[in-house]
Amino acid sequence: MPTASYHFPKGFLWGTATAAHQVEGNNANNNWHRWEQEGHTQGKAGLACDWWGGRWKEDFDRAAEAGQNAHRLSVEWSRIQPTPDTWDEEALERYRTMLRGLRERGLTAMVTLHHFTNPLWLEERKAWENETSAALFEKFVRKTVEALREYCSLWCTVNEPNVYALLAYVAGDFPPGAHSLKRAAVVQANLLRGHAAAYRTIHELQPEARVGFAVQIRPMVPARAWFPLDRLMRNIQFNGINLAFPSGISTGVMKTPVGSVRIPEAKGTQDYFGLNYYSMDTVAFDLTRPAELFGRRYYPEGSDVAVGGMNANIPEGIFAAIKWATRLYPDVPILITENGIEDADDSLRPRYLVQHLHQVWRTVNFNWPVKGYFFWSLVDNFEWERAWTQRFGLWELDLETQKRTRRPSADLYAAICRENGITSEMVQQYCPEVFARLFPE
Ligand code: IFM
Repeated sequence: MPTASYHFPKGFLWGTATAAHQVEGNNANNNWHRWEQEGHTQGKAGLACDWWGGRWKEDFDRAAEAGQNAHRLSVEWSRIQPTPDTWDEEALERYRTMLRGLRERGLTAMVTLHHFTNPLWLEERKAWENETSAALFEKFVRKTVEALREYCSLWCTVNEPNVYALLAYVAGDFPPGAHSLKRAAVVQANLLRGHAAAYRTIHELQPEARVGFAVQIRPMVPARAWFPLDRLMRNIQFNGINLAFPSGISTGVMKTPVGSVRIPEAKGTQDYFGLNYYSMDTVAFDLTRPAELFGRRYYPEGSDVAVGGMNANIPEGIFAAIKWATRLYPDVPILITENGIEDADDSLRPRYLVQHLHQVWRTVNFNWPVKGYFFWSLVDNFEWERAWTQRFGLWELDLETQKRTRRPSADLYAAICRENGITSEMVQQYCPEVFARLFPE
């Protein structure tokens, strides 16, 4: 018997999340492959985790053996529809085999239909800047869902449309490397049109399906709560980064930094809210930052920041993000579709995991409808423009040999999944430095 514990409700989904281009390898017909060959990234995806070569089997074995009961993966549009007029039935068959593999191991499948990559032929047509992409996406979704519905009923149409639009069309780190708030807004609007069309099509094909999308929510606090300009900057940045999809879904009017777009068909098109959370920011008014609309976002001094500097361990942010979602959508179930941290030596990850799950547990205890949690990620994978420099896996990947090595966090997460909760013994063993915070006397 554990001395003290935080338990989750029966039936809670415990999984990890991955995405096609980041794990499959030899994925050469999309915009990311071209972006990598053009030298915009710190390395290339290459063979990645070799899932397309069959190594998904051993990774699914690991997930199952580690007590997980679900897995979120994505399918690669450019494999399934290599040209506008052709379908690759063999690729669809391979995805069917993978999903069957999840089922055989007792893992519920969640499939994402768009996770950052576009087929080259779509990119040639200006991808999501072109309104016709929504209908093309719907066609792809129809074909894919028809093929895979036997093994999946939990669908995520689009992953992090806000991150995609921001990094591809404002920061310029993702293809096509643009810098335009206006183009980013057009892209999110067309993604939302695509999502709404996909939502209806999936329900037509599979009435019992649960369909949603995943947004990365970035909570923010003003640096000085008493200072109106910090509060104003916080609101501008928070709304600009987080609000487009969620506002479009709740009202049919998408709010973007450059104006509102009416997309009435999007209203209410979600069966769950997919929430990705990594970190939160402090925001200060700063006259020297015109490019960031005079709002400087940072981690306060003394924050528990990962060595790579991308993310910090700020667990109260996941609580804030879930609370925000429940206020916006009082009756919609929530899935934490991603949460994790880059940490090659696994010195921070155990406390990040436990502290975030403790916050999730708190939300469940307010009876907020959080139904599952997918840790990012199962195994180290290709981290976009940062390539292999950032390691998010429970298992470490040696790219040269394809050898996987368990990090302590893999054992910790396995213990949590099996227990359906966090115990004081786990915290004592894996991250004693936060014991007193989690189990105060
Ligand atoms: O690796 C990414 C993923 O593709 C989308 N969400 C954030 C992850 C970590 O940066």
